[in-house]
Amino acid sequence: MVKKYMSDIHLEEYALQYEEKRSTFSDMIFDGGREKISLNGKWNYAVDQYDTCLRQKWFLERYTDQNGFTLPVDYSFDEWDEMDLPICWNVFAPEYLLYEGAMVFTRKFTCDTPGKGRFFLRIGAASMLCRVFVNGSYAGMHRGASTPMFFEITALLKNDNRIIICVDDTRRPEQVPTENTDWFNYGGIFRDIEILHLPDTFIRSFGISLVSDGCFDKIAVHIKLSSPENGFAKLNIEGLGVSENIGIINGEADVILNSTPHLWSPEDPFLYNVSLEYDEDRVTDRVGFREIKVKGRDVLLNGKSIYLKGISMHEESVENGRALTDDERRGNILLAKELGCNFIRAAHYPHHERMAGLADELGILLWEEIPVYWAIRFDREETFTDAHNQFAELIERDYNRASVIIWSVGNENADTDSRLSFMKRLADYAHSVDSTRLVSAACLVDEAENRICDRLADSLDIIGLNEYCGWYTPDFERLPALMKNSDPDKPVIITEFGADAMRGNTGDPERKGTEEYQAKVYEKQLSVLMNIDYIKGISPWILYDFRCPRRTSVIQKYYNRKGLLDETKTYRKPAFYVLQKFYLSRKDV
Ligand code: GCB
Repeated sequence: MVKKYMSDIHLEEYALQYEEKRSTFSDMIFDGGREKISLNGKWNYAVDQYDTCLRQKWFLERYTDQNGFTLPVDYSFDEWDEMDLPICWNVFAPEYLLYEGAMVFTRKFTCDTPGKGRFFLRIGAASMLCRVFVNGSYAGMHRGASTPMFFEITALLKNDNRIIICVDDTRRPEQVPTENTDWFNYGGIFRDIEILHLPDTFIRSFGISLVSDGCFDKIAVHIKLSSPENGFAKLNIEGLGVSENIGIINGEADVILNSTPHLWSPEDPFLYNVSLEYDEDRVTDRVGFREIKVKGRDVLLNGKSIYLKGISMHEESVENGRALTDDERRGNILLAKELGCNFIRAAHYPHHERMAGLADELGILLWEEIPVYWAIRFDREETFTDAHNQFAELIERDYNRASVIIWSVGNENADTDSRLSFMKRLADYAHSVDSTRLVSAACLVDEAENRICDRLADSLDIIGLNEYCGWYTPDFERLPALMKNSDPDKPVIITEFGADAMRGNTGDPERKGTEEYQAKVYEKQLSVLMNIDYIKGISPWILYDFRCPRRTSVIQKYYNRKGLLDETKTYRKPAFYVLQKFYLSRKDV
């Protein structure tokens, strides 16, 4: 055993053995309406700065050697302190605010019916690397901070169980996102942890949408079972007279039904109760039907031109980091509505799926994005695999959400050959699996020519553009020139503009950082952008101030202060009212 201890300590490539059994988009399970066993609540935890749980395999719980002698151990699972999961550990206690690294979580739980049916662990999100162990066995791992993961634990479960989850939020250059971003790197298991108990064959995937052919009278349904069986699934759409037996061949079905639903829109967010049954399995969803298209330089929602009155948003609150409560999410959307928005850019990573659920209910259009942000390692195939997987997980997760109209493949990436091929592959993928949405990216201005000119635009349906005239680009006159120099062949959304303003820093409208300066930037921006016919929406940066380790000045204090509200979300800066006035005065939606 001494030998074993030494070889564990000396094995520098210890992490390789936990690369297997990676949960990816093809392991996802449609979970709408399913009963779940929640594992939220008190978990014991320990900061594990040197990754000793993985190196020394604490999960094996080796308390004695083969001769029955007691071994020394470096953990005491059930005596460790407790945290209430889901959580971002950074807000749990001041000493964890800046902790980046590994943390081990463990708890016990009972299961009444091991051996009957199949059991899957679902974790809504854990930042960034997550490895799961159940009763001493490795169940699998997941990469990416913001998308759900699934692990089959049927064979591992007993009546009394021990689960251990090792989470590691270390920033690494080859990850997605890479180590340098303009937001706070929260660590933790910060979305729900739950177990799904399913029949032997179950509905794995269920997609339902209006067919985008301009007729509004057909509904497309995609079903995938967990096994390649033949049979029938029963689809019901309450209030629409749809009650269909859908033939399944080899575990899959793709059918088009003739049906003319009441259309979903921000003014009339009409949702249908939908259910799908196969054998003993049943799932439900609340679904809106709408069509989004681009025609020339126009964006059409249900066949009519629309202007996207938007705002960008991070997923954050002072109290909970990224582990928002449902009330906080609803509050964020209501703030956007108060501003007069019909559109939110959910930047820069997948927000909680409830965000899209609430946007469906409250009538807000959404832009959803993956963290292909700034200088990703575009030359690395493994990085592409990771980005692609996070994107595929997001698309699979939110496919039935009418509010989501745009998939974004990234933000502000320099126009190099490797970036072009990386992001084009992502855009092509989205087009190949989803014909009901637009694909975009937040692109950079070509500064040399002061023009909208990004080679990726050929692969996009709508161009997102970040420009900071009046802030990073001090000469404001470059904005009208930029608009004049550009002649895009598709619609453009200004996905970012803005200026920092610290709450209470008031006085001089000419001094950067004051509330007045920020308001002036908004006034100038809007006066130019409102007259440009190819600009079909804006989502200025950003609804509220957010934590940002890069921002150290006296008016920032580790926050990005470009919010229209401060970080408490109670104080509206003057720019809030400038934008609100502009939105409320627009009659085109
Ligand atoms: C950007 C980025 C965003 C930053 C923002 C800023 O262009 O897309 O993530 O937070 O600028 O404030 O600099």
